[in-house]
Amino acid sequence: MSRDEMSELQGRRLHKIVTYVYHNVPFYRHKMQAMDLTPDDINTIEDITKLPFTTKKDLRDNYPFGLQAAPQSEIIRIHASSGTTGNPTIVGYTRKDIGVWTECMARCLTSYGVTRNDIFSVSYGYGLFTGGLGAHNGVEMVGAAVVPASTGNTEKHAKLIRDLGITGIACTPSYALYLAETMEKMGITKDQIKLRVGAFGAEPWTEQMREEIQERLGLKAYNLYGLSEIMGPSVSYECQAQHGSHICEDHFYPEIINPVTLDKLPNGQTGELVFTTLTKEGMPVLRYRTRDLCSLMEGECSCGRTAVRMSRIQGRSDDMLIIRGINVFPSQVESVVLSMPEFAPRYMLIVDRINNLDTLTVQVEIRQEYFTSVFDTPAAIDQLEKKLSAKLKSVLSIGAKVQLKAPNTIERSQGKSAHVIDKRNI
Ligand code: DLL
Repeated sequence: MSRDEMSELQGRRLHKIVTYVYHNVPFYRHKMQAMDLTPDDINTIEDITKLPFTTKKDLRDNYPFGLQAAPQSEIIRIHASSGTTGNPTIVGYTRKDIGVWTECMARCLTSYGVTRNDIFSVSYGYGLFTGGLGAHNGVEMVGAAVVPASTGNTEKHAKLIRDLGITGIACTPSYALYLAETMEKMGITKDQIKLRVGAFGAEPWTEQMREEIQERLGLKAYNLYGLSEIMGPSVSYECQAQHGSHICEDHFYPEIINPVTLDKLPNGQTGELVFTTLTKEGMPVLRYRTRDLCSLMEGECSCGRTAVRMSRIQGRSDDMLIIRGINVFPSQVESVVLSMPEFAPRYMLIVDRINNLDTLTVQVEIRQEYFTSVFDTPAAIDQLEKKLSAKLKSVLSIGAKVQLKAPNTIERSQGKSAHVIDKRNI
């Protein structure tokens, strides 16, 4: 599609979606009324800047179904995002939404060169996380044979990759490296396997990681980006040129804004990525602030696709960490620490990557009064560590190693990154 045709399509779809949410989601209607806006003010895609932003807090404040636009009887799937304190973000999909998602995912896979002749392992987690089922539907649509391996059980998975002649895999880039390492340990060599294409995402990764994965697994590694609030995996994808990821912009309209002034930035400049869903029925969102920092690239790609490209994610405008593919906010750790009277509100998250697997260590100070009277034996300390560890696991959905510290031993400093030491090189 030419740029003019795409803009015209986006403008038409924007007017339609704004009309739809105005009539079906009181949250948006009230916001627009407060800004003296009606759907008739939104006619071209340029009019989008008149619309209000949506944040993760808005989704949480309207938990669980407050932003849902379709009646419950039309919803056929519900996912929930990881990684917020308290309520997760609930996303409901209609049958049409699942169809659009599946088609976008099939676009990604086709762009990577996946065909019906492939045997494709989906090793994102199946469940509330959108990675597993999202990728799965796309593989089926392309017509390749899907192996729903999910995560875990890596040795069995490695054996299946060899024995079934699996040719494609979708997983987090760090899991790909862990898999490579497991295979090496099991004595499975590159010439015994047929992997040729990988769809990697759900966490930030670098060109160096790409080279390492390609070298160790003998495949071509492509970027896959997405987020549950917008759809799941398939919001954007790399092509054979591997120079930026094409956005499915007929469904997800991207903008880059300055996260402080909220002004729209011109293409090429790095800022916060914002998406508006142009066709979604279940839970459409207007100008959703992803907090992901990147830039947009204009111009035709050597692959021939005209869809706008986004750069790799260069960071976040909030303090969210992605550990083993799970979104983790330091505030979640804080809420657990503060819920236990034994601890002072002094904690530190230490994130590392050991043998290609992310690790999280949580250091926390015991309060003086407990330290001297109650937890003064190794057995008592051990028990308290276990208690905190179990609570953290239930809130974060990932295991964390706990290290209890004596009062006043964790360094104090100002600023939000003071709670995190990220030793991973990503
Ligand atoms: O991670 C959806 C997904 C699944 C994408 C499988 C790709 C593959 P959430 O759990 O909602 O959804 O997390 C979304 O993860 O805002 C980014 O910060 C980060 N992220 C996702 N893909 C990439 C990527 C899924 N390719 C959040 N590169 C997003 C860098 C990524 N960060």
